[in-house]
Amino acid sequence: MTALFTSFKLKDVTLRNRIAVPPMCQYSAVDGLTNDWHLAHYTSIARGGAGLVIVEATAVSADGRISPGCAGLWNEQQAEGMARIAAAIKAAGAAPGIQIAHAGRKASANRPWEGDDHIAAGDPRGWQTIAPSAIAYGANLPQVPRAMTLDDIARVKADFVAAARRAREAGFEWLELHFAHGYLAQSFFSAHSNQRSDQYGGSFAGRSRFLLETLAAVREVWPENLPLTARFGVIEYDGRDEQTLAESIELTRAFRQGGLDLLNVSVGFTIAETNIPWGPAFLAPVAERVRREAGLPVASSWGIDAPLLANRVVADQQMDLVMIGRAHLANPHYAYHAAKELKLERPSWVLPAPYAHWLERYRAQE
Ligand code: FNR
Ligand code: 531
Repeated sequence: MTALFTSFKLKDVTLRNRIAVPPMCQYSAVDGLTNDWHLAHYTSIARGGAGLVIVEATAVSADGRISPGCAGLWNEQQAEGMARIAAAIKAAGAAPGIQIAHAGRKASANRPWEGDDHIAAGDPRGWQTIAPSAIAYGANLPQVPRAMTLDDIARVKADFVAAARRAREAGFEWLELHFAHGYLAQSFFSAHSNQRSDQYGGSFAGRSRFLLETLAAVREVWPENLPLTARFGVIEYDGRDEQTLAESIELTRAFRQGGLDLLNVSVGFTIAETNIPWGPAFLAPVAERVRREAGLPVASSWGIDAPLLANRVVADQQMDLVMIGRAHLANPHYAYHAAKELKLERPSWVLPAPYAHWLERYRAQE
């Protein structure tokens, strides 16, 4: 049996295989509104055969976007555009997921291919960023954020709840909270970026509070029978990995008690000065440890492109789902090619019938 092509049931959602397309910003929205680019992008990727397609980091408020080109779910018009995308993903046979996010001190940035840096002060396209403390990320993102007041914190949590409600109404069946990659939630957990002296900072409990309260608030509005997940940076590669991992596993246990159904294990990216051991599936051993010690299903990613490697990390129970990102940008039909390489019986039927019939039948005669 090919582990990568076994189904996976989480709450009332059953994925046709273990291949997931992780959220990948398209930086192509205007005022948070998606358009034909997004519809074509997500439809083509979903038709490629993956079990789950998660729509890119979608901002819970305008100031929560990374760039002016990011998608949003802070109003009903944006929700209408997202409903078309959710329906198209589902029609292609994949489960429709969406990630909701607030970029925190990494917000107000140019698109990667236009600099990937903070929008210059005074440029009308930009805005004042907010964060747990008035500490800039540095490097290409030097803007000093405004330290959030308790009212700011309450507003952002409410924005996550409103976005989650809109996501459900738009037809999404899998929700991922963006608690990773140095954005707002991750920056509350890390002492590098959170130096608050109130109940949202200091101790492990203080630095965990925003994440746990946001999870609890979203759990109340997200249907109990649908997967509620989070992407979380469990390690920073900043020289303090053992301590960070121990705290991250403790917080992941608290996430499980708070009703989280699966953790998408990633890197913190809280600070620029790190030593990340890039390479195929470099994070898989960390994902396995979190899965085992926190007792929660996990997904993970980072360079798990080769089908044999993707199959191996699932077969070895290092993770339950493999998030395969850039390889899907190179080839939306990644799952079909993986099925062929792994010698699945009738690999063409990973694709929709209009494609599969002609690939299976006439190819076989050649
Ligand atoms: C990403 N990534 C990402 N991650 C996330 O949690 N939310 C997001 O919106 C995005 N956006 C995004 C855009 C682009 C263009 C890239 C390349 C990546 C990270 C992505 O989901 C994935 O985890 C990484 O790319 C690592 O996996 P691969 O690409 O090595 O399979
Ligand atoms: C992080 C990344 C770093 C290096 C290679 C690929 C991806 N992502 C994080 C994304 C934005 C784009 C960069 C988000 O989480 C929104």
